[in-house]
Amino acid sequence: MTTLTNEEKILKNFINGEWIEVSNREHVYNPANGNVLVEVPNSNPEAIDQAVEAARVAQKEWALVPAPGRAEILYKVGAIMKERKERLSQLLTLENGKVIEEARGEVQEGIDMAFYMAGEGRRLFGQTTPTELKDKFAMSQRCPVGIVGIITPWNFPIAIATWKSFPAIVAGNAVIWKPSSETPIMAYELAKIFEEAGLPKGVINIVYGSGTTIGQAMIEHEDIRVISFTGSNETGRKVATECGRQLKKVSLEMGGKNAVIVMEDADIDLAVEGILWSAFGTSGQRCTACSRVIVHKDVRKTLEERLLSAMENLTIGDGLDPKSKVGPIINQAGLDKILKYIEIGKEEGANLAAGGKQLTVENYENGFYFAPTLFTDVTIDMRIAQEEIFGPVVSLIEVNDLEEAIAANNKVKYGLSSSIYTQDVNRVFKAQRDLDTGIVYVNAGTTGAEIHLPFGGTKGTGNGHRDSGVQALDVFTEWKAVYVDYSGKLQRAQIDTDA
Ligand code: UN1
Repeated sequence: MTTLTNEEKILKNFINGEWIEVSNREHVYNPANGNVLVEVPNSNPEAIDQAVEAARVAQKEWALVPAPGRAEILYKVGAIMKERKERLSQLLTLENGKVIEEARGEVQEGIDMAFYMAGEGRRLFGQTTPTELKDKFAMSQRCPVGIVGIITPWNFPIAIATWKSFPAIVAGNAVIWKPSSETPIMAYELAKIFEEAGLPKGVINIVYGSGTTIGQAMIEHEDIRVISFTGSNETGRKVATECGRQLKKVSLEMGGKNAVIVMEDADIDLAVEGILWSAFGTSGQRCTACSRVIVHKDVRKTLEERLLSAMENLTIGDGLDPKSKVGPIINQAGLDKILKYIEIGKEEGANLAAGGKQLTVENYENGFYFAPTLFTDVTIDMRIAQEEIFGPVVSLIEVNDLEEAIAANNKVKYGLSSSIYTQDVNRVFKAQRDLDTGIVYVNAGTTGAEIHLPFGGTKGTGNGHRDSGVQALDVFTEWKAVYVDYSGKLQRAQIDTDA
């Protein structure tokens, strides 16, 4: 079992390669049992000024390191993460609550991202193109933006951090990172790994603190030229507003209201497994969690019965216990929000078919547990079918045909992930065309994104950018078009084309 030394229990900011102790700190709790895990800095905004100063100096040098050389550091980061996978996974479960198997999966996602982005150090492709004129050469190339700010959430504290920081670093930027103060240990561990891998000081800087102080200082700082944010829709809008005022580039990922569609020809048992995994994995606290099941009327009853019986077999408990299939909710505020939606659902006339209550787990009385919950008789306009609950709560909506199912899927303000279970290839292609989400799954649940594909969504989920995949490089680079005229005379584009 991984434990933390006393020194590791007092987390510090990481600025210019130095570990800086901050006297104003807050407790971080293990959601499984309510025990204090570590203390995290509640930094002042001046820490951002210091981090920007360090980043400014570091970035100039870092950008001059050839990209394959920058990538070498990421290969080392990936190798150390791999070596330390079990420690990282256990610490992740301790601070976030997710069950250990899922924690290992998340750490693996980070390792994969390291090797994938390290590979980009030998690509970072631009284009070479013909030009209109003789004896002239044209190309486009990616350039670092400079200093970038990343703001990461508690639900995937290591994977999402790697989706953002690794492409930023391989592209030659310096990073200022504000991790969630609910899950600060993963950032600490990753900073130590960067240090060991030999990343020059100041290329990554971690400042812990609240969104209102540190997040705000980051978005207001005019030398931070990009903000990449994952979090709530409400906060994301504020971030975008301030960044828009400054013409600062901003990439947002702000959640979903993801649906699994089950058609009458589907393999129902497979669909039940997919729903369980994507609705109750990470206790439903995923941006990609399935929170709606849209089911054809002919199989509604069968699906409902099988889902309810499968839900009974989910063991809820401490994520470090291998028997647990569902871990705790992140904190009391998370629980309160879920409970509020249970009341809203009942008032709206939905039928609470299972769960709907907080649970007490023996020997873990101070943990934040919630029963996997199913609402049936839900209509698409109900708030429980429209708003992100971020907990293990699913709404079952009955429809008459595929068109109605797709329309129901699309009738929410979010557009992250969707899924369809059917055996009919015609329906598959129609659905993948018409489902208005950034990610579509066929005969799989709404979770399971892989790091080499773009992650993000349409409508209220984002603002057109993507995390991970090669597309993440678009967030952290500027395009430069370069024209080289080797004719030795003045050639005017758009005019001397006949010469
Ligand atoms: C998130 O939901 O915030 O596809 C990230 C998945 C994971 C990542 C989820 N690979 O569910």
